[in-house]
Amino acid sequence: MADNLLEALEPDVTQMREEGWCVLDNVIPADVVGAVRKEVETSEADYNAFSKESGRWERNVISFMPKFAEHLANERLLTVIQQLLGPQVRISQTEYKIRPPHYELVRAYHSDFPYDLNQKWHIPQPFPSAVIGITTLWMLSEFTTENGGTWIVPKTHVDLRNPRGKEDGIGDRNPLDGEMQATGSAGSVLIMDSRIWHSNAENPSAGKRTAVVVRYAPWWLNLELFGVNTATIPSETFDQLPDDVKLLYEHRAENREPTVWI
Ligand SMILES: O=C(O)CCC(=O)C(=O)O
Repeated sequence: MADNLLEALEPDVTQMREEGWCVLDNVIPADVVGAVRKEVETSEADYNAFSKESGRWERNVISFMPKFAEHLANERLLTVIQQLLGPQVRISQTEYKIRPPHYELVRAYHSDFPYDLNQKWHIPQPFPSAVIGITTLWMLSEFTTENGGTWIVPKTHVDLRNPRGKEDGIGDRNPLDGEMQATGSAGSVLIMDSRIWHSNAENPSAGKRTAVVVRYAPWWLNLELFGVNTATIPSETFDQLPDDVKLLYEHRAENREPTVWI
Protein backbone atom coordinates (compact mmCIF):
# COMPACT_ATOMS: atom_id res chain seq x y z
CA MET A 1 0.00 0.00 0.00
CA ALA A 2 1.51 3.33 -1.03
CA ASP A 3 2.53 5.51 1.91
CA ASN A 4 1.14 8.63 0.28
CA LEU A 5 -2.27 6.96 -0.12
CA LEU A 6 -2.31 6.08 3.57
CA GLU A 7 -1.27 9.59 4.40
CA ALA A 8 -4.01 11.09 2.24
CA LEU A 9 -6.60 8.86 3.92
CA GLU A 10 -5.36 9.42 7.46
CA PRO A 11 -8.11 11.98 8.31
CA ASP A 12 -10.78 9.51 7.17
CA VAL A 13 -9.27 6.65 9.17
CA THR A 14 -9.02 8.88 12.24
CA GLN A 15 -12.64 9.98 11.80
CA MET A 16 -13.66 6.31 11.55
CA ARG A 17 -11.88 5.50 14.80
CA GLU A 18 -13.12 8.56 16.69
CA GLU A 19 -16.57 9.19 15.18
CA GLY A 20 -17.36 5.79 13.69
CA TRP A 21 -18.19 7.08 10.21
CA CYS A 22 -16.87 9.06 7.25
CA VAL A 23 -17.86 9.87 3.67
CA LEU A 24 -15.39 9.17 0.87
CA ASP A 25 -16.24 11.14 -2.24
CA ASN A 26 -15.70 10.26 -5.88
CA VAL A 27 -15.34 6.50 -5.33
CA ILE A 28 -17.40 5.97 -8.46
CA PRO A 29 -16.22 8.63 -10.94
CA ALA A 30 -18.75 11.25 -12.05
CA ASP A 31 -18.65 10.14 -15.68
CA VAL A 32 -19.76 6.57 -14.90
CA VAL A 33 -22.01 6.93 -11.86
CA GLY A 34 -25.08 7.66 -14.01
CA ALA A 35 -24.74 4.33 -15.84
CA VAL A 36 -24.18 2.48 -12.55
CA ARG A 37 -27.26 4.12 -11.04
CA LYS A 38 -29.33 3.10 -14.05
CA GLU A 39 -28.10 -0.49 -13.82
CA VAL A 40 -28.98 -0.67 -10.12
CA GLU A 41 -32.40 0.93 -10.57
CA THR A 42 -33.40 -1.25 -13.52
CA SER A 43 -31.94 -4.50 -12.20
CA GLU A 44 -33.89 -4.50 -8.92
CA ALA A 45 -37.06 -5.54 -10.76
CA ASP A 46 -35.14 -8.30 -12.61
CA TYR A 47 -33.66 -9.54 -9.34
CA ASN A 48 -37.08 -9.58 -7.66
CA ALA A 49 -38.70 -11.37 -10.61
CA PHE A 50 -35.90 -13.96 -10.78
CA SER A 51 -36.01 -14.55 -7.04
CA LYS A 52 -39.79 -14.94 -7.07
CA GLU A 53 -39.59 -17.53 -9.81
CA SER A 54 -36.46 -19.42 -8.77
CA GLY A 55 -36.30 -18.91 -5.01
CA ARG A 56 -35.22 -16.04 -2.85
CA TRP A 57 -31.85 -17.54 -2.00
CA GLU A 58 -31.05 -18.73 -5.50
CA ARG A 59 -28.82 -16.01 -6.91
CA ASN A 60 -26.71 -13.42 -5.15
CA VAL A 61 -27.86 -9.87 -5.80
CA ILE A 62 -24.40 -8.78 -6.98
CA SER A 63 -24.90 -11.01 -10.06
CA PHE A 64 -27.46 -8.46 -11.26
CA MET A 65 -25.19 -5.41 -11.09
CA PRO A 66 -21.84 -6.14 -12.79
CA LYS A 67 -21.10 -2.46 -13.53
CA PHE A 68 -21.56 -1.59 -9.87
CA ALA A 69 -19.49 -4.63 -8.75
CA GLU A 70 -16.44 -3.29 -10.58
CA HIS A 71 -16.00 -0.59 -7.91
CA LEU A 72 -16.17 -2.68 -4.75
CA ALA A 73 -12.39 -3.05 -4.36
CA ASN A 74 -11.75 0.66 -4.95
CA GLU A 75 -8.26 1.28 -3.60
CA ARG A 76 -9.08 4.27 -1.39
CA LEU A 77 -12.16 2.61 0.06
CA LEU A 78 -10.43 -0.71 0.71
CA THR A 79 -7.48 1.04 2.30
CA VAL A 80 -9.75 2.70 4.87
CA ILE A 81 -11.57 -0.59 5.51
CA GLN A 82 -8.35 -2.58 5.85
CA GLN A 83 -7.00 -0.13 8.41
CA LEU A 84 -9.95 -1.13 10.60
CA LEU A 85 -10.55 -4.80 9.77
CA GLY A 86 -7.09 -6.00 8.81
CA PRO A 87 -5.75 -6.81 5.34
CA GLN A 88 -7.99 -9.79 4.46
CA VAL A 89 -11.62 -8.82 4.07
CA ARG A 90 -14.70 -10.35 2.47
CA ILE A 91 -18.15 -9.04 1.65
CA SER A 92 -20.83 -10.36 3.98
CA GLN A 93 -23.98 -8.75 2.62
CA THR A 94 -25.12 -6.78 -0.43
CA GLU A 95 -28.61 -5.25 -0.71
CA TYR A 96 -30.54 -2.71 -2.78
CA LYS A 97 -31.42 0.41 -0.79
CA ILE A 98 -33.59 2.41 -3.14
CA ARG A 99 -35.98 4.77 -1.37
CA PRO A 100 -38.89 5.73 -3.59
CA PRO A 101 -40.17 9.30 -3.85
CA HIS A 102 -42.38 10.29 -0.90
CA TYR A 103 -41.08 7.39 1.23
CA GLU A 104 -42.42 7.87 4.74
CA LEU A 105 -40.67 5.59 7.22
CA VAL A 106 -38.92 8.09 9.44
CA ARG A 107 -36.64 6.18 11.80
CA ALA A 108 -35.68 2.60 12.67
CA TYR A 109 -32.35 2.87 14.44
CA HIS A 110 -30.11 -0.19 14.60
CA SER A 111 -26.53 -1.44 14.26
CA ASP A 112 -25.62 -3.84 11.46
CA PHE A 113 -24.37 -7.41 11.25
CA PRO A 114 -22.91 -8.82 13.46
CA TYR A 115 -24.36 -6.31 15.94
CA ASP A 116 -27.99 -6.21 14.78
CA LEU A 117 -29.87 -7.39 17.84
CA ASN A 118 -32.99 -8.19 15.77
CA GLN A 119 -31.10 -10.79 13.71
CA LYS A 120 -30.40 -14.32 14.94
CA TRP A 121 -26.75 -14.11 13.96
CA HIS A 122 -25.65 -11.31 16.25
CA ILE A 123 -23.05 -11.19 18.97
CA PRO A 124 -24.47 -10.47 22.42
CA GLN A 125 -24.19 -7.24 24.38
CA PRO A 126 -21.93 -5.89 25.71
CA PHE A 127 -20.24 -5.69 22.30
CA PRO A 128 -16.49 -6.24 22.44
CA SER A 129 -14.38 -3.19 21.84
CA ALA A 130 -13.31 -4.28 18.33
CA VAL A 131 -14.37 -3.46 14.78
CA ILE A 132 -16.00 -6.62 13.39
CA GLY A 133 -17.96 -5.13 10.51
CA ILE A 134 -17.93 -2.18 8.18
CA THR A 135 -21.12 -0.99 6.49
CA THR A 136 -20.82 0.98 3.26
CA LEU A 137 -23.73 2.83 1.68
CA TRP A 138 -22.97 3.64 -1.94
CA MET A 139 -24.65 6.89 -2.94
CA LEU A 140 -25.68 6.40 -6.53
CA SER A 141 -27.84 9.49 -6.42
CA GLU A 142 -26.90 12.47 -4.30
CA PHE A 143 -27.81 12.04 -0.59
CA THR A 144 -29.38 15.16 0.91
CA THR A 145 -31.44 16.01 3.98
CA GLU A 146 -34.42 16.34 1.63
CA ASN A 147 -34.25 12.94 -0.08
CA GLY A 148 -33.39 10.45 2.65
CA GLY A 149 -29.72 10.83 3.55
CA THR A 150 -29.14 8.11 6.16
CA TRP A 151 -29.57 9.09 9.83
CA ILE A 152 -26.46 8.38 11.88
CA VAL A 153 -25.48 9.05 15.48
CA PRO A 154 -21.72 9.75 15.53
CA LYS A 155 -19.61 8.11 18.26
CA THR A 156 -22.21 5.46 19.11
CA HIS A 157 -19.79 2.76 17.94
CA VAL A 158 -18.31 2.92 21.44
CA ASP A 159 -21.63 3.18 23.31
CA LEU A 160 -22.43 -0.13 24.99
CA ARG A 161 -26.16 0.52 24.78
CA ASN A 162 -28.13 -0.10 21.58
CA PRO A 163 -31.43 1.19 20.15
CA ARG A 164 -32.53 -2.46 19.84
CA GLY A 165 -31.21 -3.43 23.27
CA LYS A 166 -34.27 -4.50 25.27
CA GLU A 167 -32.86 -3.21 28.54
CA ASP A 168 -31.41 0.01 27.13
CA GLY A 169 -34.57 2.15 26.99
CA ILE A 170 -33.57 4.05 23.85
CA GLY A 171 -36.34 3.19 21.39
CA ASP A 172 -35.40 2.65 17.76
CA ARG A 173 -38.20 4.86 16.36
CA ASN A 174 -37.26 8.01 18.29
CA PRO A 175 -35.15 10.98 17.20
CA LEU A 176 -31.87 10.68 19.13
CA ASP A 177 -29.52 13.24 20.64
CA GLY A 178 -26.64 14.02 18.30
CA GLU A 179 -28.27 12.49 15.22
CA MET A 180 -27.44 13.88 11.78
CA GLN A 181 -28.06 12.91 8.17
CA ALA A 182 -25.17 11.71 6.03
CA THR A 183 -25.01 13.62 2.77
CA GLY A 184 -22.79 13.42 -0.29
CA SER A 185 -22.65 13.63 -4.04
CA ALA A 186 -23.47 10.70 -6.33
CA GLY A 187 -20.45 8.39 -6.40
CA SER A 188 -19.62 8.96 -2.71
CA VAL A 189 -19.64 6.20 -0.11
CA LEU A 190 -20.79 6.50 3.50
CA ILE A 191 -18.52 4.21 5.53
CA MET A 192 -19.62 3.22 9.03
CA ASP A 193 -18.29 1.03 11.78
CA SER A 194 -21.24 -1.42 11.76
CA ARG A 195 -21.88 -0.65 15.45
CA ILE A 196 -22.88 2.94 14.62
CA TRP A 197 -26.58 3.54 15.30
CA HIS A 198 -28.15 4.42 11.96
CA SER A 199 -31.51 4.47 10.27
CA ASN A 200 -33.44 5.04 7.08
CA ALA A 201 -34.75 8.54 6.62
CA GLU A 202 -37.94 9.70 4.96
CA ASN A 203 -37.70 10.81 1.35
CA PRO A 204 -40.25 13.58 0.88
CA SER A 205 -38.71 14.52 -2.48
CA ALA A 206 -40.11 13.67 -5.89
CA GLY A 207 -37.03 11.64 -6.91
CA LYS A 208 -35.63 8.23 -5.98
CA ARG A 209 -32.78 8.02 -3.49
CA THR A 210 -30.71 5.23 -4.96
CA ALA A 211 -28.08 3.31 -3.00
CA VAL A 212 -26.64 -0.14 -2.43
CA VAL A 213 -25.45 -1.31 0.97
CA VAL A 214 -22.33 -3.47 1.01
CA ARG A 215 -21.00 -4.83 4.30
CA TYR A 216 -17.39 -5.91 4.70
CA ALA A 217 -16.13 -8.40 7.29
CA PRO A 218 -12.75 -9.65 8.45
CA TRP A 219 -11.75 -12.99 6.86
CA TRP A 220 -12.29 -14.92 10.08
CA LEU A 221 -15.92 -13.94 10.71
CA ASN A 222 -18.48 -16.69 10.11
CA LEU A 223 -20.59 -15.56 7.13
CA GLU A 224 -23.00 -18.53 7.06
CA LEU A 225 -26.00 -16.32 7.66
CA PHE A 226 -28.66 -18.79 6.44
CA GLY A 227 -30.50 -16.34 4.24
CA VAL A 228 -30.64 -14.27 1.15
CA ASN A 229 -27.07 -13.08 1.57
CA THR A 230 -25.65 -16.59 1.22
CA ALA A 231 -27.12 -16.89 -2.29
CA THR A 232 -24.47 -17.85 -4.82
CA ILE A 233 -22.96 -16.13 -7.85
CA PRO A 234 -23.05 -18.27 -11.02
CA SER A 235 -19.58 -19.33 -12.15
CA GLU A 236 -19.74 -17.52 -15.48
CA THR A 237 -20.77 -14.26 -13.76
CA PHE A 238 -18.07 -14.63 -11.10
CA ASP A 239 -15.43 -15.13 -13.81
CA GLN A 240 -16.27 -11.70 -15.25
CA LEU A 241 -15.56 -9.85 -11.98
CA PRO A 242 -12.24 -7.96 -11.69
CA ASP A 243 -9.66 -10.05 -9.79
CA ASP A 244 -9.61 -7.80 -6.74
CA VAL A 245 -13.42 -8.02 -6.50
CA LYS A 246 -13.28 -11.84 -6.86
CA LEU A 247 -11.31 -11.87 -3.63
CA LEU A 248 -14.23 -10.24 -1.84
CA TYR A 249 -16.88 -12.64 -3.15
CA GLU A 250 -15.18 -15.99 -3.72
CA HIS A 251 -17.04 -17.54 -0.78
CA ARG A 252 -20.26 -17.00 -2.77
CA ALA A 253 -19.06 -18.37 -6.12
CA GLU A 254 -21.14 -21.32 -7.25
CA ASN A 255 -19.75 -24.83 -7.72
CA ARG A 256 -16.10 -24.11 -7.41
CA GLU A 257 -13.20 -24.90 -5.21
CA PRO A 258 -11.69 -21.77 -3.67
CA THR A 259 -8.72 -20.65 -5.69
CA VAL A 260 -8.27 -17.00 -4.88
CA TRP A 261 -7.71 -17.43 -1.15
CA ILE A 262 -5.29 -20.36 -1.30
O1 LIG B 1 -30.89 3.18 3.28
C1 LIG B 1 -30.46 3.80 4.28
O2 LIG B 1 -30.35 5.02 4.31
C2 LIG B 1 -30.09 3.04 5.52
C3 LIG B 1 -29.93 1.57 5.30
C4 LIG B 1 -29.70 0.81 6.56
O3 LIG B 1 -30.04 1.21 7.62
C5 LIG B 1 -29.02 -0.48 6.47
O4 LIG B 1 -28.80 -0.96 5.35
O5 LIG B 1 -28.67 -1.06 7.50
